[in-house]
Amino acid sequence: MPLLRSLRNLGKRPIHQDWPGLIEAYRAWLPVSSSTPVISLREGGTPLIPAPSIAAQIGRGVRVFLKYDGLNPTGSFKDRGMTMAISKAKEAGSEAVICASTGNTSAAAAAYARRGGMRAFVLIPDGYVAQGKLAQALLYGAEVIAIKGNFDRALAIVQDVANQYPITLVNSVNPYRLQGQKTAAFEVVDALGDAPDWLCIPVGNAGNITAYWMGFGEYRQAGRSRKLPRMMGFQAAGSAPLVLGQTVEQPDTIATAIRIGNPVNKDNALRVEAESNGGFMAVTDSEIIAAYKLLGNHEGVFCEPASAASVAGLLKRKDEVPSNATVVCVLTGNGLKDPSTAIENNDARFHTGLDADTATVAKVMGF
Ligand code: AN7
Repeated sequence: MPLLRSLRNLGKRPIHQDWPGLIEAYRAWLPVSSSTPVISLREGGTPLIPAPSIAAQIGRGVRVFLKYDGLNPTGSFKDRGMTMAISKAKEAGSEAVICASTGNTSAAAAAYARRGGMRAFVLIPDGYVAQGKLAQALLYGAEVIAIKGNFDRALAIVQDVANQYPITLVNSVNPYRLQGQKTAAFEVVDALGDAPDWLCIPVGNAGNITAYWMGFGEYRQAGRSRKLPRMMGFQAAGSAPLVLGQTVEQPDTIATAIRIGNPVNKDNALRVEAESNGGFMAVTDSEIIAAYKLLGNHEGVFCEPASAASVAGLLKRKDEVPSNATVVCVLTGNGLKDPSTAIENNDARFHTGLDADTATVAKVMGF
């Protein structure tokens, strides 16, 4: 058929279906009303990307998908929680918000708070926030307070401040955060037609694993899925309090996003593990980096190191995955958040300082 005629035959139906943001998309499932001022950057609606190379490493008919939440407006899943937390803060008349952050929460809090006309104060561990995240917090107009202490200390301080002064706390102890984040589970079920058999997810403060479980549970209750997934949580070996069963005083990992020693949602995480017949496991930094490179090299997906923990964990447990199972790995943040880790950890051939002529270029190309 000639191109023009086939284009005409498409009629008036738009090809691109615009996504209204997760509060509008899932309004009936969220604690908002017609008087809630919705502060949105059209977050959510992220793709579920097939991962054939990872699936091939497992074999036995297992299907693997990546829930690429690094494609949210500020580059991480935190936008899901922040559109809710900030909209509800605005509804309550709040003029300022505060959070502690390993980076992504600060970027999301800053973007949504400023868009809502509020001040945003963010406490970060000095020197342990990836460059892209710090750039975002500054550019979005947060008031950034870098402390000589880790995330756990920063969280204790912001909780004190929020108790004593008129300011809204937007860490995941804020219940609206998890309400927004549960929509990622809705999207996974909407895309697959059912829940996956396994959900693999990086765990820091354990807010996201709690939110996903809530979402899967609500959809199942409503008859939108037939099963519930096993929730497989992965922590970095140097900061794995949920695996060790105790607080880690000096958490350490290349995956700075999950450099958290005392998860505030610890009790929820243990409940999710028990209710879903799931399991927590630690992955080493070298396993995280191997998965990070595999995702880039073979799937064409650039995530940040913390996110690659979900794939590292799946590969570590691959012999336990049932044949023909469907597995979703959550990629919580975009690789562009942390360019220096990518530049320092890759298998690329990077030829530098060459003379600017065709012969030299052809020679390094191997011709
Ligand atoms: C990319 O930004 O805690 O288990 O302050 O940025 O819900 O804490 C970030 C956490 C996983 C862990 N992946 O999620 C913060 C912060 C990425 C993250 C996690 C985070 P939770």
